[in-house]
Amino acid sequence: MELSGGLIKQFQPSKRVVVLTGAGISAESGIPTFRGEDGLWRRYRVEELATPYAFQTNPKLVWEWYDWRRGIIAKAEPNPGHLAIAEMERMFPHFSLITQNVDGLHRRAGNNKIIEIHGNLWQLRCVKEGTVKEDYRVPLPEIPPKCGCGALLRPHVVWFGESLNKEDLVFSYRLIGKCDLLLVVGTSAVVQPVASFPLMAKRQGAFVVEVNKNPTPISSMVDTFLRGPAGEILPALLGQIKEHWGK
Ligand code: BV8
Repeated sequence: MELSGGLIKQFQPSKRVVVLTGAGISAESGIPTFRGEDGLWRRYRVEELATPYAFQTNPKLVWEWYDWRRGIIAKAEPNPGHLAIAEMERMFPHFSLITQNVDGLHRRAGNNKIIEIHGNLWQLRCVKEGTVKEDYRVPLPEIPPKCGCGALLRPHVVWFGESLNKEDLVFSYRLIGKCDLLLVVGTSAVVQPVASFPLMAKRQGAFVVEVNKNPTPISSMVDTFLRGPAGEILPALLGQIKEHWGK
């Protein structure tokens, strides 16, 4: 896949690069996305399960969903798209990754400068004490899992109707506000407040590139829309950047 020279030239080593990912980056690892054809679980939509109300009224159902996802993710491997983003972190001195994904695959791929802005489903939080611990057991021995204090444990993720972690949000706004280049990968760009990040970056003068299999609500406003699977496009992009640097 030959990308335009103009695009490749945007990726200079000195640029402050931010990558923003959604479920599409993990699709080629075999992890279902939320709003695509594979988006439903037992006919429920993510908006019906990923809420405090759903957890309060039926913690068992919500945990069955998370336990099912944890089982799939545990068997999944980072794909070439994840690996390309991990290599970008090593190449660009000013690099940050903001992910909406809770699967932990970017860290497994080798990224460290990550903001998991919707949390991480391998972390469990006591609803009473607020303590957070990592638990990688699949399947979980008890559904819903309980804390030693007897209270329920919940996934340490941000549900609909819940505010995002303040530090993560402030840090993300700062990165978006001063980046030169924003690469948006595999998100339907509908979930707020993250869905507004690309427009915010564009407004302050960043060059915005979107990688997605399909057009999204932001595709018409980005500088370059690369249509196709992230697992193919990102390695091609990275290869041509490295070639350009080598010249
Ligand atoms: C909040 C939980 C303050 C963890 C998730 C303003 C306007 C309108 C609504 C709101 C607003 N402000 C707040 C809201 C409400 C709500 C919201 O945005 N609702 C939406 C549905 C309209 N937002 C919130 O509640 C947020 N909180 O703002 O706090 C507040 C508080 C109270 C009241 C008001 C405000 C919290 C949002 C976080 C919700 N939690 N997940 C979990 O279990 O996962 S969101 C969930 O959606 C996931 O985190 C996911 O990451 C995220 C976004 O989805 P995507 O990642 O984009 O995935 P999707 O399937 O949609 O798309 C995949 C894309 O990949 C597609 O485009 C597809 O084409 C592409 N693709 C597929 N394969 C590939 C590919 N691309 C490339 N290659 C491939 N191979």
